[in-house]
Amino acid sequence: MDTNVIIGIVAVVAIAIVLIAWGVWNDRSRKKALARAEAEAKAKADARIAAEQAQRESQSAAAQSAAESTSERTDAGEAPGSATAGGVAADKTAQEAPAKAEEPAPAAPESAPAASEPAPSPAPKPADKPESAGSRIQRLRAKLAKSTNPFGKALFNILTKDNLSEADWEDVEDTLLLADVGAEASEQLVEELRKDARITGKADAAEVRAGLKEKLLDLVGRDTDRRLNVNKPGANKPGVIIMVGVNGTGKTTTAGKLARLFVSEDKKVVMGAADTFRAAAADQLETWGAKVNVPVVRSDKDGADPASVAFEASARAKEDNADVLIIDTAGRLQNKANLMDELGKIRRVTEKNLPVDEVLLVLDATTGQNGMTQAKVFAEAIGITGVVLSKLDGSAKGGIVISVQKELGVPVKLVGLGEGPDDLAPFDPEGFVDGILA
Ligand SMILES: Nc1nc2c(ncn2[C@@H]2O[C@H](COP(=O)(O)OP(=O)(O)O)[C@@H](O)[C@H]2O)c(=O)[nH]1
Ligand SMILES: [Mg+2]
Repeated sequence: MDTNVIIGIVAVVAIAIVLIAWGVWNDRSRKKALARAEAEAKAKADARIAAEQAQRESQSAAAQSAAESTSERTDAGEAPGSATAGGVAADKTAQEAPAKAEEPAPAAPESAPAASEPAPSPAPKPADKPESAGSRIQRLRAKLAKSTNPFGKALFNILTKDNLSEADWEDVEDTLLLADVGAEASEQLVEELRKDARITGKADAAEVRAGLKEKLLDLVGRDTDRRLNVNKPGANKPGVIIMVGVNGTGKTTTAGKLARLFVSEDKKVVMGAADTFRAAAADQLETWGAKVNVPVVRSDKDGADPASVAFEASARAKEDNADVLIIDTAGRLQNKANLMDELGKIRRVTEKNLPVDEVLLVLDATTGQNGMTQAKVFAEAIGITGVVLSKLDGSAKGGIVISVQKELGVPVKLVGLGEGPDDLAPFDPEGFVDGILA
C-alpha cells in the first residue's frame, strides 16, 4: 500500500479519535454543569422554604401568644371568635372533600371504645359566675322582641285596610312565606283570617291584631312542653345531651352556652368533644369549657374515633357524678349512611355508660327553609328530641319555628340570640309572637 494512503488513514482515524474524545469530554462537563446548576437551584429552594417556614412559625407563635393574652383578658360577654371561625372554615373544607378522604381511619371496634385514649382536659380554671337564669331570660326576651322581623308590620298594614282585595290576601300569604312560616301553614293561616274577616265584616285593627296573635300562637304551639329532658323531674343523673346538626349551624357554640346555663343553676357539667375530625374543633369546645368552667373530654388525635370520645366522656360524667353531660359532634353530611353510622355509634357507645336523654338538633335560622332538608336527614339519622334555633338575632325569618316543628314533629326548645355565652334562651312562644307582631 502506498505510504501516503496509510498516512491518510492514520490521520483520519486520529482525527476521529480526537473528535470522539472531545465530544465525550464536552458531554460530561455539560452534565456536570447541569448537575451543579440543579444543586444550586435546589439549595436555593430549600433555603427559601426554610425561611418561609420560619416566618410562618414566628407568625403563628405571635398570633398564639396574642390569642392567649386576648383570651386571658376576654370577659364573659365575648365569644371565642378566632377558634370558632377556624372550626367552621375547616368544617366547610371537610365537607367539600371527597367522602373517602374524609373518613377517619377505621374506628376502634365498639367493644373496645377506649382504644384511642381520649384525654380529659386538666381541671378548669375558675370562671366568673354566670348571670342567673331569671335575669338572663328577661334580658333575652327583650332582645328577642327587638330582633324579630318586619313581617308583622307588613301584615298589620295590610290587615287594617277597610276592605281586603284578593291581591291583599295574596300579599298576606306572601309575607308569611317570606318570613319562612312555610307554604302549608301560611295558606292555613290566611284561610282562617279570611274566614274571620267574612264573619265580622269590617275588622277593627286591635281585633285583627289580637286574632292574628292567637292564630300564630296556635301555630307555634302555646302549651308545648319545651323543657329540656334533663330538667324534667325524675331525669337521669347524669343527664346526657347530644348536639347534632350541619356544620356551622352553631352546635359547639350552643354546647358552650348550654353548659353555662347549667352552671348558672349550680349544676355539675362535663362536655365531650366528639367532633374529632380536626383538633381545632375540640380546641373550640375546650375554649368554651375554660370560659364556663367545665371540663372537656377530648382526643388529641385528628380523626380519632368520635364514639370512643363519647364513651370516655360518659364514663367521666358518671365517675364525677355530674348532673349533665353535653356531647358535641361533627356535622359532616357526605351521605346519610355515614352520618347514621357515626351518630348511631356515638349514641350506642354512650349508652353503654349512660342513657341518652336528649338529642338536640341545631338549626341556623338564617338558612330558613333551606336548612330544613338537611335537618330532616339528621332527624332520620339519629332521632331528635328538640331543636335549637340558632342565630335568630341575625334573621328576619323567625317563622321557621312553625315549619320546623310541623315537619320534624319536635318542639323548638331553645333559641340562640348571639355569639356570647349568655345568648341562649328557652324558646318562649308568647314573647316570640309578640316580637313578630311588634
Ligand atoms: N349571631 C349568632 N352567631 C352564632 C350563634 N350561634 C353560633 N353562632 C356563630 O356561628 C358560627 C358557627 O358556630 P359553631 O358553634 O362553630 O358551629 P358548629 O359547626 O355547628 O359547631 C360561629 O361563628 C358562632 O359564633 C347565634 O345564636 N347567633
Ligand atoms: Mg362544632
